[in-house]
Amino acid sequence: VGMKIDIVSVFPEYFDVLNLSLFGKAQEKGIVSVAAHNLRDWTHDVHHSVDDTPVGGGAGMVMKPAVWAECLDELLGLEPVEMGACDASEDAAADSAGVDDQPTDEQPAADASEVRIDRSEQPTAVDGIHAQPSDATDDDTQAMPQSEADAQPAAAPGTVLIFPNPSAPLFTQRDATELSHAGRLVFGCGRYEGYDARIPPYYRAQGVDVREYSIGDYVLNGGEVAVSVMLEAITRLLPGFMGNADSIVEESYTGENALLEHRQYTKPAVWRGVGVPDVLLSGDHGKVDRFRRDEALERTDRIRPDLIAKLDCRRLDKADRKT
Ligand code: 6GU
Repeated sequence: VGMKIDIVSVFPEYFDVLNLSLFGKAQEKGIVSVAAHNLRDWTHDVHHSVDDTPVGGGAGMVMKPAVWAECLDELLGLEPVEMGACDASEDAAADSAGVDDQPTDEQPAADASEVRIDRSEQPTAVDGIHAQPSDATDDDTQAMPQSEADAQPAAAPGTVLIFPNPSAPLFTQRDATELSHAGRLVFGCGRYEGYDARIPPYYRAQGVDVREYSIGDYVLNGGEVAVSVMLEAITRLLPGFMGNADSIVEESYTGENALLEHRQYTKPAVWRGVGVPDVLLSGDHGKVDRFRRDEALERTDRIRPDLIAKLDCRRLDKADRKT
């Protein structure tokens, strides 16, 4: 079975487009299955209110933790847990994406095998994919939650809970690759000024792999667009999603030494008097590769010097150094 995706939003209709195009086909093929849920379905008041004023004052509204928790408990198959003497400011401080969370005495003894994603294509260490270190396996000797009654099975294996958040670490191709190995993704779209900060650390304490990501340095009104972006970046990497698997390998931002791509041309060789670079017509594959590599290096240096700064110099060849 394919990857299962749940999206929670106050505008679930926004995701109707996922039934179209490549994504619709992937659903038909069983590569992915998506369900968009309305957060207001988990409210009990007549106004179906999901937000409230910020504690400490200030403008805007914050999404209430109780509504999110009823929804997420149901989707993740978790029972509500009363946290003992929990200071939100401490655990919440480490609640960003991919943070290397160490288990604390307060955390339930989640089986390390429960939240594991196969990262065989990711030899480089990436923080945080395993919710628990492997020494947290012996249930009998583990520190228990506040009471026996709090113990509960963690969310299903390979489940990752993702919150778009403009104040979180940037979502990158590396994150997309890593998350493409998850069995299930649950996205929680915040609106207004965001969601109550206790939600991510609470679910992390329940043994769930929780991530928060921003998609760039600009402001959006809510998480829906950000979720669409992340979802597309992740699902296009699933086997069988794209028609042509090699079109993935040569792209920008993939691999250890990410460069912007060289430019592409198709026929005719001269269009409205504008020709393509002669070398591309030469039939000399060595020269074509060299030309494209030089162009990729030159364009990256000019447009994205931050990517050049991250390059591993040992991976450049002599000819590269000239550019
Ligand atoms: Cl993830 N959410 C919102 N609201 N704005 C953003 C963002 C996310 N990433 C960049 N801007």
